[in-house]
Amino acid sequence: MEHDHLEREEKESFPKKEVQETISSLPRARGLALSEDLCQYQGFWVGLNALVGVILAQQHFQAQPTDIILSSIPKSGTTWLKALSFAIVTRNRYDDVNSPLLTEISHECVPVFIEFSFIQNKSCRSPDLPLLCTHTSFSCLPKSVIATPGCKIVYICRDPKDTFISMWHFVNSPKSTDPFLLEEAVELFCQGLSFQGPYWDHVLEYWNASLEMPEKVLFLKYEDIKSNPVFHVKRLAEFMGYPFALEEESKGMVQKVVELCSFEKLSTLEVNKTGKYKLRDELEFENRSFFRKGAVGDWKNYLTPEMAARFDQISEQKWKASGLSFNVTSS
Ligand code: PAP
Repeated sequence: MEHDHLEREEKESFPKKEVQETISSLPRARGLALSEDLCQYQGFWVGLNALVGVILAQQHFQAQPTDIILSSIPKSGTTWLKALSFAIVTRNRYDDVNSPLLTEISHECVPVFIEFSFIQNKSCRSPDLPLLCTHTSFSCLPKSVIATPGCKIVYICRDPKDTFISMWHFVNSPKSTDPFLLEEAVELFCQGLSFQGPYWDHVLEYWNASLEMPEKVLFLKYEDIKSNPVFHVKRLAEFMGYPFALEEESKGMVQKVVELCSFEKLSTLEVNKTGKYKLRDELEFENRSFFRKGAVGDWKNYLTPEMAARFDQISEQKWKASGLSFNVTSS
């Protein structure tokens, strides 16, 4: 399932001059990100590589009633959510022996990344897969996503301390020539200067949207899926419009999806140990960089109590009134 599966009817690219002008007028900073500057756009720090696509999608992306958009802040469980969603919607086509998830990273199985795919393709969709993905904040999504009945959003988030530690490792990948020290990285993340930051605002927007429009936005926590994967896979399937029939449940199909998509299974596949994933021409990743530990609470191995308390204080301050919390506190 390579990118040539995408519909590429209209190959000519969008006019980008005006967009480039908009971008050149935005505040710019070095943040906790790969070797690119971040630009502050409509309240969020977006990587320069993604921003053209974010703006073009706002202007031109037309959501379809069948679209299911998988959204996350990077390092919150994107790879896992893509695997689970793909396994659920394709379960009548593939099983745990012939699934493309066994030979391709889930980013290839769900190839439509709105802000990257959309730069080149006006109609970028996999013909037989309703799944698309994005890291864009809720308020920066194309308006048609909200306005189109039937189009749904699944958002996954993760405890900020674990998201941070995962992001810190990712940006300090072996190729990095200018690695971030932990203290510096904490400072940037807590100031909101990270991929799609402020992290807390990104999460809060989707949380509020899920409360206002529960039929449109499903809000999932990484930790909840870890602790009860069967329950959450059933919930995800039902929300997406692919509920498991009782007969499927009794045949153990939910459990099979859980096992196929587990960290233990995916991280030990050859493709995910040695393969590479090309997001765009100049942007390629080692697949193994998406599978580090897959654990809850790894932050305890890195953050000082003071650092952890700082994260918790921001969570308290930003989220208290909304009722959102993670039960993984520093105390
Ligand atoms: P992305 O947004 O760049 O695609 P994303 O998948 O959200 O990254 O985050 C990677 C994290 O998810 C890694 O966490 P860690 O650094 O704390 O280990 C990775 O290990 C974890 N991960 C990847 N696949 C799975 C999975 N199948 N189950 C649980 N965790 C997973």
